[in-house]
Order: sequence, then C-alpha cells, then structure tokens
Amino acid sequence: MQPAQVVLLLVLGTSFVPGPRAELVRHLEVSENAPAGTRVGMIDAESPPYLIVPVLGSAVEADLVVDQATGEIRTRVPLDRETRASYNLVALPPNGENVRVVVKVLDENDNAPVFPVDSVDVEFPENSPRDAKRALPPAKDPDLGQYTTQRYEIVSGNVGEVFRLAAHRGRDGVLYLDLQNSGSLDREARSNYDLAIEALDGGAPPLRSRLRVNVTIQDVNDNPPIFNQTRYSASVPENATVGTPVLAVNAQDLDAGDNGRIEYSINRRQSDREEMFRIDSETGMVFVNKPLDFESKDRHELVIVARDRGAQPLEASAFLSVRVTDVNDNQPAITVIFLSDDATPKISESAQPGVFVARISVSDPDSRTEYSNASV
Ligand SMILES: [Ca+2]
Ligand SMILES: [Ca+2]
Ligand SMILES: [Ca+2]
Ligand SMILES: [Ca+2]
Repeated sequence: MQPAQVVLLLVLGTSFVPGPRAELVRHLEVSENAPAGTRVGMIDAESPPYLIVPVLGSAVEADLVVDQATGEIRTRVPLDRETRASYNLVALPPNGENVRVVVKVLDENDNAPVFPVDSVDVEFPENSPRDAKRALPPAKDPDLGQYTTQRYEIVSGNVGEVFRLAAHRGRDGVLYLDLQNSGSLDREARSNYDLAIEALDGGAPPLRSRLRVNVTIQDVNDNPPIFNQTRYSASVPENATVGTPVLAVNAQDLDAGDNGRIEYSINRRQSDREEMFRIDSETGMVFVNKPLDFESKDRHELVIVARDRGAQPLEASAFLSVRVTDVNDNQPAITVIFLSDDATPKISESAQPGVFVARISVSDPDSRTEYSNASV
C-alpha cells in the first residue's frame, strides 16, 4: 500500500462513517516466534474485501500480512512478544461497518533471567549477626508469569552453608534478592567465599543465568595475642654489658592488619620497676638495660605483655625468669693468722713436719668463705 493510498483510506474512513457507531472487535492470537507465514486468522466479519487501516504505531504492515481480498491475516516475520505484545488494525468492509482487529502475541519462554552484571563484591564483618543481609542485583526476565524469574539458587562456593538467599517479588514484578548470613562467619577460618548464584525462570526446563558473588569477610579484633610459651627462662652473666640480648619472646595474633599487629612491653607495675631490662616492642627481644649484679639480685622475674593494635586492643602476658650468673668479679680477701706465740710470721726451728703454722682464710663475695690450714 502506497502512502498516498493510506491517507486516502483514512480520509475515506472518517468521511464515510459519520458519527459514533457500533464497532465490532475481532480478537486473534498468535504465538511469538511462530515462523513467517503462520496463519493468524480471518477478519471474518462482513464479506470481504476490506479496506485496512492500521492503527498508528501498530507496525501491522511490517509484521503482518493482511489479505484485503479474503480477510486472512498471516505473520510476515516471527513475532516477539517482548518487543510488541499486540497489533491493532481497523478493517472496513464495503457495507461501511467498522471492524477493529486485535492480534495478541502469546508468550513463550524465550528469555532467560539475566543479571545486570557478571559479578559483584560483597563484604560482611566476621561478627555479623545471623540474618545480616546484602542486596544483590536481581535478574530480570521479560517473559510473563511463570516464564519470568521464579527463584535463585547458590550452586557453588557456599562452604559450611554459611549463606542463604532470600527473594521477594517487588511491585514491579522483579524478583529481588538478598544474600543472608545464616551461620557464624569467622575470618580466621575463612576470609573469602566465591559464590555462584543462578536465577531460574519457571519454564520446563527452566532457563537460567549465573552471577558470581565474591564475599569478603572483614576482620574484627576477636583474637588476643598468644605467647608460644607461658613461661620463659634465660640466664645472663652478671657482667653482661648494657644492651646484651637476653631472649626473644614470641606471641602470635590470628587477626588481620592492626588487629593482629603485636607490641611487646614489660609490665612495670608488676615487675622490673628498676628497669634492669628493656624489650624491643616490635621483635620481643629482651635486652640488659642496666648493669646487673649477682650479689644484689641473682634472679629477675619479668612480666612481658603482648598487646595488639586493635581499636579495642587485646593483650596477653607471659613470665620471663632471668637468672643472673656469678662472675668472679671480687678480689678475694686473704687473711693469714700465724700460729706463733706472738702471732708474727715465725716458725720454731724444732717444728716437726705437719705442725700447723698458720691459718689462712679466703673470703670472697663471689662465693662462700673458705678456710684452710697451712702446715710445715
Ligand atoms: Ca517471551
Ligand atoms: Ca523466561
Ligand atoms: Ca587481635
Ligand atoms: Ca578476627
């Protein structure tokens, strides 16, 4: 039909049918995707031929073939309900009646639910309460009713079944989706989940598509540092110079970042107020800090603290017993007491071998005083 003819028909349609009159409505149906040339039906009102007046914007001419001589309607191309769900035209038989024809395109399940993205990143703190949820982008399926999105499934990656899905239908017909925490999340046990989620429609079989959800479990400071020993012992000679390393303590903290970063210190309220020792806060190495003296103190009991750097820090303590070992650093005092009559160093000529001539005492702060006798 030429454009000039269409204009003419429209003019005829309005000028030959004055005033409102009863309009016959003919309903026809055809399934989407039917091959080109599929018979839709007959206009079948009064006897043909008909003058066909497409309703503006209805695309009748592009998609349908209307035989004006017989009134038969066929498809010109496979139709797509999701593009156009119905066609309207007006058929004018010679008697001047007015037949409105509505061709409804029936739905088929020819669209899978589709997520708007391939993957999303989601975060949960490890202390999240049960049922904490994160919205995921919903899949959309333009088909109708059962043929649109019906459900979601986690198909892989849900280690320990710590997640589940909750879906609800919105007023707009979209099936919205939340990822929920269904169990206890522990970053120290598992810090990441790579979930595969499928959206399914209600076709038989259902069409489906997949969304990858990368779940990161955020750290919470829920682990205190733990020393590898509750008690340490070391010994150091009393003449060790200031700065001599004594022993390195070690604690581990399972948390991440600052929550797991440890600072060592000596608890001065409970030990070593004289600051005879110091500790490297990073390495845990204990050093001699002041000259030691076996004679004044041969054992130092230190309380070592490991504290993490969490916003609310956690800490642990261990004991370090440092034994100071003796070094012969004092001159012995030697006293000789002569056993002569006037306590002067002399020996009688008649002295027989074995006669005691002097008593010698050796006194040393480094050890017990000892005595011995000197004889001829
Ligand atoms: Ca469809
Ligand atoms: Ca579908
Ligand atoms: Ca910690
Ligand atoms: Ca933690």
